[in-house]
Formats: sequence, structure tokens, C-alpha cells
Amino acid sequence: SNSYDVIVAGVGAMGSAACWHLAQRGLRVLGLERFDLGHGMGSSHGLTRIIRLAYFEGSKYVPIVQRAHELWQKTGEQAGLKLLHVTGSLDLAPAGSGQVESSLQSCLDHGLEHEQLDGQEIARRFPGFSLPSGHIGLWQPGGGFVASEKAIFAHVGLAQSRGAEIRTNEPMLDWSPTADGGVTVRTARGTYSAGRLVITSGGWITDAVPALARTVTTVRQAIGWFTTRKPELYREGVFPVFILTVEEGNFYGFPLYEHPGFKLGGPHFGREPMDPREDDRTPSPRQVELIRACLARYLPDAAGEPLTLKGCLYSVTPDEDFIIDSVPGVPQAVFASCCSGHGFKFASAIGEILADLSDSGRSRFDLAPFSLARFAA
Ligand code: PYC
Repeated sequence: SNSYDVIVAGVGAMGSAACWHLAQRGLRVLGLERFDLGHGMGSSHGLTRIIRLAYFEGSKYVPIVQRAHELWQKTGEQAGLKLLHVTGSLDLAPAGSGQVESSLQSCLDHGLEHEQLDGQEIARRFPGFSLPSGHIGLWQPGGGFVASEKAIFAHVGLAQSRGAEIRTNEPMLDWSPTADGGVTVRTARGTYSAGRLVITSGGWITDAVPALARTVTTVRQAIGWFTTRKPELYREGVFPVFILTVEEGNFYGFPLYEHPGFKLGGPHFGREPMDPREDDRTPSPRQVELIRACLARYLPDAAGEPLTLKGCLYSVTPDEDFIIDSVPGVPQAVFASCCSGHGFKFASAIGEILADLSDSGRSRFDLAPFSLARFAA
């Protein structure tokens, strides 16, 4: 039949997690994905995504990221895939610039283990860096990375094992609420009905939730993998994940994982508008130039030729905080998106939050900072 308890529109990081948490509760779930599973057109690809518990963006994120950390570990075990790699995380920035200080505050607010490192200590522990004098670091041993495509595959495999139907290359074209409090969803292949709708369509969310159109913008981001001269300095086990503020911008990187090259992304706050309907995801020459300049100056032993360059899409809100809410006037349709480039790490927990919101309209977390209504004023 074409009738479900819940339809999930968008099966990337957030949507796959939602499918699993809903299917786990015994609900009949349909997941609709616009492209192939694990595709590179959105915001859920690139082998690795940082998970940081020390959170310069605000202490309010820490309880949710702690739950996400727990769930990445547990879901990986359930799926038989290693999703969470704990490497420790480093915030690196000039003293007084606010990033390290704000991450430190989140550790103090939530009792997270941490150490403040000066430039000499950073160089001693992590000789892969060559930082300007005056840079300081915040070390948080619980940080690390999530294997990104594997995370989607794990969630989908688990959801399917509980009966979820996942249809790829079948975007939701439109949806509407029904008189009995459910929804109807139309695709090119059919019309489906459900009691509830979960919208996790990332960069395409404004098609499904027009109320977001004036709030969300989509931008192009760049990631690349580069030949390393001294891979021994950047191996998992000796090198952490990091976010780095320098005069060229904000960049982020990982220990070597699966790909032979060293992965660096950024500039995180660079804002090059991109329409997700465009097919081209190539990073701009300016982005590649900045990434290469960052490598050459601050990670010189990882600054070889590019092996792989990719683009990535961010959906950005004006305050760079997430929006997790129901569609105005339609409580049976909930959504999470617009994570402004820092959402992937939360996906395991946001999947659970969306399942809770769609079950009961409630979450164990304080979602007030993530309401759509905050922009109304
Ligand atoms: O949230 O750590 C992060 C991150 C790094 C790059 C983009 N987001």
C-alpha cells in the first residue's frame, strides 16, 4: 500500500538517522531520497565529519552533541560499522580572538575534560602543525570524527532491517496536510499518504518549507585531499581533528582516513552563494587557493598536490544556529535543517529528536534556541 506512519523526505545524514529512530519504534517508514544513497550533491559526503564536544558556537549544543556521540558509538555497534573515531579535537586560534575562549567556556559549563595548550606545547605534541606565534589551543580528548557515508549506510541498513522502505532517485515534489491531520506526498512515481512527515532535505528545504525562504541561504564550500610528505605525522592515533582560525580564514582538518591524502576544508565562513539545482559542485579557484595557502603555511608537511577536490553545500541561517521545528500551522510536519555547516556531527541525535517531535511534539532537549519563530522578531 502507499500508506505509511511517517514519510521522511531526504535521506542524508539527518534523514537516515530519522528513518532508523522511527523504524526502531515499530512505525511504518518511507524514506524518499532525491539522488543515490551517499551522493555528493548535498552536505553529507566526504568520508569524514568532525565531532567536537567543546563547542565554540555555544554551550547549548553540548548536551545534544554528547547524546550524538553516544549514539554514533551505539549505532555503529548495532550496524557492525565503525562510525565514531575518537582522536581528540583541537580548537586553534589567536589568543583573544574568542574561538578558544568560547570552546573553553563550553567545557567549563558542562564539566568536559580539556586542556589549554600554548604554541610550544601544540608544536611538541603535534609536529604536523607550524602555527604563527600567539596561537593557542584547546584540547578536548573526546572529539574526533564520524565516517560520513558509512553513517548514512548504517542508519539506512538498520532502518530497512526494521521494515523501512527507502526509495532513491525519487524526490518529494510536493506535499500537503490532509483534513484528518495527516499528509499527502507526491513524487514522480506516485502519491503517498502518512500520518506524519519529517523533512530533512538539506539545501532543498525551502522547496518543502517555503516559510524558510527568507531565512536560509545556500553556499558552496570546498574540501580537498592533498599528498602528504610525512604521512606519519598525520596518522590517526597521533594527529587529531582540528579547526583553525588564521588570517586566511577558518579551516578544518582530519587525520588520514581511508583516502591517502590529507583532508582540509574551508574557509568555513566563506560565503559563495550556490543554487543547489546547479549540477556543478567544483570548488571555486579562490577556495582552492586559500586551502593550499593554509596548508603551505600551517601544515607544510601535508601541503602536496591535490588528489581529490570536492564541493559541499551549506544551508546557512542568519545567526548560524540550527532550525529544528514543525512547519508553521502543521504540527504533523517537522523538519531539521539549515545547520550552517556544523550539523553533521549531531545527525544521530537529531534523528532521535525528530522521531520524538513527530511522536509527541516534545524533545528531552531545550529546542527553544532552534525555533523558527526566533527570526520572526
Ligand atoms: O562543525 O567542526 C565542524 C565543522 C568543520 C567544518 C565544517 N564544520
